[in-house]
Amino acid sequence: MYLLKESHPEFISGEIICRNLGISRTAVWKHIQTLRANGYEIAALPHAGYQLLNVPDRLYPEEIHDGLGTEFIGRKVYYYEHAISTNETARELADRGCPDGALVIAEEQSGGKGRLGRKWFSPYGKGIWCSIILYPPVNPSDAPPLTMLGAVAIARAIRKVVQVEAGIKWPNDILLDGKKICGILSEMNAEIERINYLVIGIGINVNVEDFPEELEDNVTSLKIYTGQPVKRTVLLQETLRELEYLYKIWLQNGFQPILRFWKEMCVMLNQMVRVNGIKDIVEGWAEDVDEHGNLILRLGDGSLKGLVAGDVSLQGGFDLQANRREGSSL
Ligand code: BT5
Repeated sequence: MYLLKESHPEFISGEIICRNLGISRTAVWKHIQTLRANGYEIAALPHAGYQLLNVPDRLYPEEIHDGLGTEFIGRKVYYYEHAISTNETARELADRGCPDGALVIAEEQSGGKGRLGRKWFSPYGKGIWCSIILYPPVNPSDAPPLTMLGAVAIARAIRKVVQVEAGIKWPNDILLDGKKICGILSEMNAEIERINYLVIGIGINVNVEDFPEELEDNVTSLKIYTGQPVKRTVLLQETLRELEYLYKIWLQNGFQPILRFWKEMCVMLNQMVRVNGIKDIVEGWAEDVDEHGNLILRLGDGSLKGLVAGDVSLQGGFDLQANRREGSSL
């Protein structure tokens, strides 16, 4: 693949491929057939050799690695056409000790999940449905901001690659024009003083065109928003680079620099909000988010209330679900 890409758009002779890879012509031909079966369009001419015509819109590990440039995030990729939930697969792989920064990605999920057992719509080939496994050397109590770090990484990547003003709603939904394009589900396996592993599950609606009726009003995709398809590999690579960049900052300098980025992109501070908590509903002025990631509300009587979790709706209009921590979800 690498040789075909390097010579693109020219032909590369079978002989050069044989020499470079140290394999026979028959082996080259077999390899070309496998690539074709995987969706790569490759022309073959008797005297000219092979020419790459088209790369399929698939999140194959080779495509993710091509030009990725990270040190550890996404270096190991577990690719699936189909998964029940990449978070579940990631947990199984982490239980068996997969490498730090490993990426689990699927073209579709049949049991994609949000928080509290909610369902996440993940149609084939239309989005980025993935999970990243990390082994952060911190106490479990210091891990919750990692979900917010994930939101910052994705929002920055979307802004860079698609050039649209992706915003963040507390704690980690990514919105475009008030509609949800991305959700994050972080799950932790920990002991009292030690994190065994952390899974950051990311769902981005990249080229989704149709949503189930019950979601339609509140969600969108990059393709719907811009009118153009977006290359998933390019957006994924940028997201992985941003994740690694921010993760290193967090490990070295703590959460403050990440929180600054987060606030710059937040679209729900300084306005009236309603937060549906597990037990009650609180309304107030969204004044700030503190260094632990708690939302600070100014209540009607002037007092301040810190919230660790809840479903936020903006009083001005739209109603979307936000984070809630329960069990091992962050
Ligand atoms: C989330 O939960 O937003 C976290 C979603 C994480 C999904 C990723 S995909 C890869 C990885 N593997 C998994 O199994 N999960 C992760 P929450 O805030 O609870 O929002 C869930 C709600 O969002 C649902 O109840 C729906 O209302 C809505 N929803 C479902 N599918 C959606 C979609 N594709 N786009 C936008 N909203 C959606």
